[in-house]
Amino acid sequence: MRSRAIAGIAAAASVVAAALPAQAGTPPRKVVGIYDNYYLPDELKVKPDTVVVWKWPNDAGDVHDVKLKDKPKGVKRFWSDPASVGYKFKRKLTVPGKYHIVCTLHEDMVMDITVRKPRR
Ligand SMILES: [Cu+2]
Repeated sequence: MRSRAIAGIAAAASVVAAALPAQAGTPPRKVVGIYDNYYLPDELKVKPDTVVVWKWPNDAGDVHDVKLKDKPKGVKRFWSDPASVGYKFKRKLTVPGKYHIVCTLHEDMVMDITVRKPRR
């Protein structure tokens, strides 16, 4: 009896969750293209918790990588593998502030991402 009541509560809770806007389950997502030798776009402003996906081209190109060089305090650095084709690298950016991304193989290949402060 008791366990049935708990199951009922769980079912009701999942209905409520389903009715909420996408926010809960699907974080916003931005795609950055990787080209020879630039990121496109090379400047992004995103909401906190946006997943940024760097997408390499499907046809052969030069080798590039994605390295987080400057970052807000407390954020862990990240550095993708070097790749030339058909590769993806993604990171969820949570902490507001400025993220400076570089390709370690091409010193002019840089981009900036600003994560906005959360709205209240
Ligand atoms: Cu590069």
